[in-house]
Amino acid sequence: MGTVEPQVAHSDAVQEVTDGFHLVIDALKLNGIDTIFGLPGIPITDFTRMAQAAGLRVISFRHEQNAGNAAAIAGFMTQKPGICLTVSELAVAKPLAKAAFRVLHAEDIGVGIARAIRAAVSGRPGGVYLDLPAKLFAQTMDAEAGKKSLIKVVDPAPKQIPGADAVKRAVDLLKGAKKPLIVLGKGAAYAQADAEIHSLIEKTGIPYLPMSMAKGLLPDTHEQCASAARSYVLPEADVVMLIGARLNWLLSHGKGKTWGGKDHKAWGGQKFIQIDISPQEMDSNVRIDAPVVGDIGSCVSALLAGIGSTWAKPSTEWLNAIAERKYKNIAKMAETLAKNPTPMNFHSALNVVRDIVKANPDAILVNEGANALDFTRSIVDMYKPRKRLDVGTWGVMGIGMGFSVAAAVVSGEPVIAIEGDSAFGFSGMEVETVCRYNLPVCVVIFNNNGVYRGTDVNPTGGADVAPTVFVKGARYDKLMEAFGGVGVHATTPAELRKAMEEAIRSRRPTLINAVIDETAGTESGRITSLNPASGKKK
Ligand code: TZD
Repeated sequence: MGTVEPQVAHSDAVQEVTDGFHLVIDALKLNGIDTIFGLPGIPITDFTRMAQAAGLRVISFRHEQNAGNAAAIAGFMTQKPGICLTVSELAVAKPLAKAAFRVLHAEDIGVGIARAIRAAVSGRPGGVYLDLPAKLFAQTMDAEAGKKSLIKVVDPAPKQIPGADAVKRAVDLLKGAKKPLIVLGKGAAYAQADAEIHSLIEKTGIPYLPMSMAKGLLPDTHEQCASAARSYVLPEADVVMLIGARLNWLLSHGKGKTWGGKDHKAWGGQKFIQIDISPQEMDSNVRIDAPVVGDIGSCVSALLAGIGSTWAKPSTEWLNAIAERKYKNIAKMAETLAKNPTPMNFHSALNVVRDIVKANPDAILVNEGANALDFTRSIVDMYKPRKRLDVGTWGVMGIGMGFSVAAAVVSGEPVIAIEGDSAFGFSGMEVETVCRYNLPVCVVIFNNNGVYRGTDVNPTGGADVAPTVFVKGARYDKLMEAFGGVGVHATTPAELRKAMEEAIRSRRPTLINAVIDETAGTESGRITSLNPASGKKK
């Protein structure tokens, strides 16, 4: 328990006092929190000093946004709240956060932090804002009373057991399926119910598709993985079981041509089973025939019990049809990956990344960009759960360095960050943070001279370059060298491979400027079709 200077009270008894600073630190420690991501500044500078002195790891960033991303992904990786310390404003945070509280009195710090922790990790996890006004830190109170006011949260994320009827409904629907499919989402990865999910997939024999951050829950090379036949299985499946995956835009809202619908809004005819911790997720875009509401671990365990030991695997006709497409596509991709064009393109560079990740399955892969994101997701296989961390549902650029720092700090494993050159720019200054903490982070920038590509031309012929174009031939590797890290300029797959192998081996902060053909890729990556076309006639 941290205390401030002992003060002499009545007679010879020494009354110890504590204050707001120490109560916050003690409350966090009491709840098993060992790391704070933040950015010092008034009025929290002293807090960061005291937290470090009290044994908390304080990782300070160059911009709060990156500390926030770091805290978010630490939460995803550990199921504990990631703490982001920042100076901000309750009114701004309130509409964006899952919950927001203000603590006014030192004696309420314990309850405030307990409430924030519980709100963050129970049910669907989410960001919670705790407002601690500057004057709270200096408030003092009796140390013993302060200690008693702290709460160690018991069972912060209680299990939510699904109803037996809901489970039976799901099992019955699955039993009647001729062409079943399972979709694994980020929620399934978060849940850390890896063994149960593995068992459900293998016992049922149902082909599955992992969403981006669910890759590696089972190895992407698993026989039942249908990623390479995605465009076949989505419209063909008759019963689809979503596990911690939402029918949002990434899954075309469960309807339209992707799902075999006649037009972009038409239902494809599938029946859906949806396992999710949030009841509101059901029927959010299409009808959910069998909603199973509860935490993923409990739901999957209940389903496993429900399917019993006499489950009939899907027909060989369905499995063979998928396998045929899958292996054809994999062979086609292998041909593309084996090419060695000059300059390098996304494929020849990612062929290297794919090998490096295969050889280092414990390394964490952070990924953002447009083409750099889409190609990496489809080309680089993942082998273990929660090893792929990317822009998630909203495709927000700027997660790269915050995620990388947190991933390295939380796991101690090497981190490989595959970054579009535009995407990297959003958090690039944090390479100093990577160097300062000497983290085993290898940043690979796919440098194609601009946002998406570097080929646009200013149609007026004026001096300004086109809006999507950056400085040509930029040397991002020099940025890393400025802070004592290793910078490498790689123009061939061989150079890239050598640099990545060395980075993983040495665990030194490394940035590889991988020069990619500026004409490679497409505008917006795989979502080019969402670009509105001008209706104006010339
Ligand atoms: N701002 C934010 C915060 N998020 C965004 N997603 C965008 C802007 C728009 N945007 C994308 O959707 S991808 C992207 C931007 C700016 C960068 C694409 O360029 P890149 O990737 O160099 O990172 P590729 O691999 O060259 O396509």
